[in-house]
Amino acid sequence: MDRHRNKADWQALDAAHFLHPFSDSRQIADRGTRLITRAEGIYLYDVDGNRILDGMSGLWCVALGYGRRELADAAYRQMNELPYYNSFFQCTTPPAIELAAKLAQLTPPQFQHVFFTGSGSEAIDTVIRLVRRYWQLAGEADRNVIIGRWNGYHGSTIAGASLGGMKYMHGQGMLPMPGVEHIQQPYGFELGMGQSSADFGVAAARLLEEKILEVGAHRVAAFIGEPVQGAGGVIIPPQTYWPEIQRICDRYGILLVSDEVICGFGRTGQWFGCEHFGTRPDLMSMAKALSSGYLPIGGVMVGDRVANMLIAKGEEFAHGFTYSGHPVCSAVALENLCILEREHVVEHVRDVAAPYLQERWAAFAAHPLVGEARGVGLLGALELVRSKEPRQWFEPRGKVGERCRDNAIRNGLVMRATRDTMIIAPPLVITRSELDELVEKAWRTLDQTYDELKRDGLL
Ligand code: PXG
Repeated sequence: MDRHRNKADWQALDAAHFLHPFSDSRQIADRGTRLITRAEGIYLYDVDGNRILDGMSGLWCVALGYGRRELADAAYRQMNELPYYNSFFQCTTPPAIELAAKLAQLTPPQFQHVFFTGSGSEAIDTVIRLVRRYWQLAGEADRNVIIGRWNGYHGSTIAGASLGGMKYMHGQGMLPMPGVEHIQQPYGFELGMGQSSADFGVAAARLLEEKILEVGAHRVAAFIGEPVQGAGGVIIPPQTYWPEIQRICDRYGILLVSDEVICGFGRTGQWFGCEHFGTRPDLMSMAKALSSGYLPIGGVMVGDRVANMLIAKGEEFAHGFTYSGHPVCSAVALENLCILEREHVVEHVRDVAAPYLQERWAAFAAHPLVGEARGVGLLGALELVRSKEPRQWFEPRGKVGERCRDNAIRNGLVMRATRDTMIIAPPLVITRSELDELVEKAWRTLDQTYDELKRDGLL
């Protein structure tokens, strides 16, 4: 790498050659990209030397924060020992085995097996392959429909984008693929007006039963959902939602898939989101915090119901990736999980960081721009509205969120905007005083945004 280049050189090369994910390339070429050059703890540093509190853990993944030497050392040791070998054709490597065993220990008891992938999207593709193979082996090959939710996010491959319910993604590529259905999301702030949270949760879950009956129960293979929808806007279902979903899945015998790519490994204050909400999934997709994002790795925990069927048949499951069980990624993920355990990070979230954040976060409801302040674990969302009573959103949706996000960055805080919902998901190791800093920067950002909107006649 040419370290003698300066910011302008890099921005020019970036605009000339790098197509960015989920970005308007013309816009970023005009504005110039933000260049992050290093990071330590929960702080990022940009090319100008600005210190920015990373309220999004990278992209929901850097659970342990930046600069953990142990993870770098684990990668270095494994790279020297064995940088790559595959897990096809009856081969295996020690780090992948050790990681599989560690995951079996940390996940709920129905999970004794894992299938490794390189990312969350590949984990979702793997879920679809496993679900369909399961029902084929069970002698019910017509059970091939998978039900997801509108505004759910399950990645960006053809399969992941199909199971997800992002309509603008569907619109860009002949999606969703056949065999996928969606039901409405449990988004109380937008859809639950006039109902108690408990009633709305049950009603939202019953949409699954309606859809099963519409499709035909003999055709439905599985239901998939994120315990808390992340990319969709930190949408936290009422406590009544998931138990009712579980009851419906049990009643019709369909497989329940918990997409734990964001909620897994402590985000909610439990190891897995399904434990927070009390479900017993058959399959669990994971990625991100599995390695704290230091190297790409994902996987699917395969519950006994599915694993036993696959194993009992004694036939090849024709699926896998070059990097399934990559030894270096596995070594880093294993070290990451050991640190989470050794340093009681999930307990820190449950007992210290989450209660403190949620107490301080709830106070944002009093801000004149905030229609709802919600959160769970180390997740928080603020719904920005033009008026609280009667409720009015900003038109067009999303512009105020973008403005608020830009103000946050100027104030040294990464907050994400999903339309006009401001989101945080800081590293799990964040301390109380760092949470104070996050909350103070968020207040300052909201105040500034409010003043600007007043000034510009938008309020
Ligand atoms: N499932 C869930 C629940 C996710 O959040 C994926 C699957 C796909 O993972 P990969 O590793 O293939 O990206 C994700 C990813 C955002 C954002 O803007 C969220 C994700 C990825 C990129 C951006 O919030 N989640």
